[in-house]
Amino acid sequence: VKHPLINKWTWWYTKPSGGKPGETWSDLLREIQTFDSVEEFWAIYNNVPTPSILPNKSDYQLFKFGIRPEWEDPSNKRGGRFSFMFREKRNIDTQWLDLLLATIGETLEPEGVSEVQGVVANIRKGFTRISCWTRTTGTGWGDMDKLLALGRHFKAILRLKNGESLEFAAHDESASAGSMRARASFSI
Ligand code: M7G
Repeated sequence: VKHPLINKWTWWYTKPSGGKPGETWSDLLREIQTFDSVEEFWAIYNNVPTPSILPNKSDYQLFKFGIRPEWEDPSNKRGGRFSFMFREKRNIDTQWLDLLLATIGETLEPEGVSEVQGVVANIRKGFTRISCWTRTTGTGWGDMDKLLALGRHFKAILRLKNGESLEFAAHDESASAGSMRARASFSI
């Protein structure tokens, strides 16, 4: 018996760049698997390394089926992301698993909010960044109250300490700066 999820998800992996000339971001981005049941989720989770043992410059992305974890995807174009940078060698495997379970269990998103595109872990030298990608930036056709409600849920799941704040940045800024290190639009 399989326990179905409300949504179908795809787990992606970005492998570290080998520095080959002409190598592009899309050469590095790989789909691991698409799943729509609790059992399939655990089968994948139990067979891939946890963030703490992934090599630097790799990423995990868990996105709603049909959305590529890229700024260029049509449904990400007018969106952004909440993120938090865990410094040094802080092991965040537990927070990452909690976030995955909240995402597929649909508790990351507050009632009445439909902002979540997916969640990301960036493994880097000196830090790990965890993000939640959103459909809007809370402005224009978005709703800032709903976006902030999602941000507060996300913050609670990551169990951030007092004084640790999430940053929100629109993808259009990230894309033009060539990095998610782009100046945040705001922090909460
Ligand atoms: P990052 O992982 O967002 O931040 O981007 P980092 O600077 O902390 O590592 C690293 C690099 O990956 C960027 O400079 C881009 O070359 C590439 N990259 C990352 N993302 C999420 C995208 C994307 O959505 N589209 C494209 N084209 N490149 C991306």
